[in-house]
Amino acid sequence: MTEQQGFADITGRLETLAIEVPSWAYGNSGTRFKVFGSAGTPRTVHEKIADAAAVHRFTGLAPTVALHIPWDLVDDFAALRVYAEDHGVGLGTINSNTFQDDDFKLGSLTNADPAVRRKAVQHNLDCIEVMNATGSRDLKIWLADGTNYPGQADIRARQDWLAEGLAEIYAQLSDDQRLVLEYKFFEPAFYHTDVPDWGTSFVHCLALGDRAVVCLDTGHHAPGTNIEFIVAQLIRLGKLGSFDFNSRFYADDDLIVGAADPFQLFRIMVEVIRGGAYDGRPEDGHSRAALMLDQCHNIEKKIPGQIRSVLNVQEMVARALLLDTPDTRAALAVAQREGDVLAANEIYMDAFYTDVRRDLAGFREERGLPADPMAAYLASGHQEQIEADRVGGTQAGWNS
Ligand code: LRH
Ligand code: MN
Ligand code: MN
Repeated sequence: MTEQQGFADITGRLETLAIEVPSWAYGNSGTRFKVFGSAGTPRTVHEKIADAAAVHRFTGLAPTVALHIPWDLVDDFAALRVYAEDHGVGLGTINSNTFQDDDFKLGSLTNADPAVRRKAVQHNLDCIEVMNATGSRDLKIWLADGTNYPGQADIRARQDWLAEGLAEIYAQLSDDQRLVLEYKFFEPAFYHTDVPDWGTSFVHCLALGDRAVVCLDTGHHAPGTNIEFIVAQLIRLGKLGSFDFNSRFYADDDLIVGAADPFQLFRIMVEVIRGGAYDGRPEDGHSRAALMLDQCHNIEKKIPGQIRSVLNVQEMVARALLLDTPDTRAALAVAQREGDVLAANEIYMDAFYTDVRRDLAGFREERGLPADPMAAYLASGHQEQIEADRVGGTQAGWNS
């Protein structure tokens, strides 16, 4: 075992951890085979926000909730903001949805029909109006655009239309707002996708300007992709805007973050911290990367599913911060410089294998939080209460 600095050295930085939860994690979701309804599922946007607030109350880790438009459409977003704040959370990223309207079957911002492209641009402009009312900083755009068959569309013209549409949307953002462009290598399109990878997203963001940045969804890569390398590269380029965290065994599984591969989550956080995107280093042109969850709880209870998720992120952030304490960082630098492959790897793995769970329990207690948020939630009666209260009505979420 190499010498590690201790947990006490990282608590200040750990305190700044904030994870944004997605409103849609609380709604019913499923696969294309079945959406299972579950007791206690929110029937309204307000109930989704109340659930997000519960996650924050028990963990202290989730101060904001992201909305998806039109899933979370309400008449008065300013009032929704007040409602959220009254519950102890803020409204965060506004996710623009141009994938569930029949008009967008053959594409939205990349559709060959100018009238459909206009409609897609307009939806994003409407989302900016929502942001102005909610006080949100980020407009997140993920497009389901793509084709299934070679020759189906002019894939080059679609890039031009995409650039034009994005420019029109970007021009409407205020100086403190950002456009965050998410990529995904396939699904729902199976031959080509218009924003399939970080390079394409980067190229568009670069053309747009400083306030256009890339969103990296951990489930949106081919199996075996070295995601932490992409993280390091985007941070170098000043273009890593945010994460959609989830985990996967096969494709875009949207499982609980850190469930499938905690080591990958650790490796990603090591690069985020190493690059300055955890603390934010404005002097080097790096702002903090927004850490968001993008998950669906198809078979497990949703609030505990979210509690488990934010705790998993906290645990891997703590272990990654251990690697970034001055002595350990120095020891790693020496081993790397000397080409001592095994020593360098041992230092790295020591941080990953450090069990921080007891320290984290104490850290929470010192801050007036339950030592074991999951157990505290299950013992609180909250789940039974919402299951009794929320009967009938339309279930909100993917299928609303
Ligand atoms: C696409 C995606 C994108 C959507 C969300 C519901 O797979 O990751 O972020 O907004 O799922
Ligand atoms: Mn996503
Ligand atoms: Mn996804």
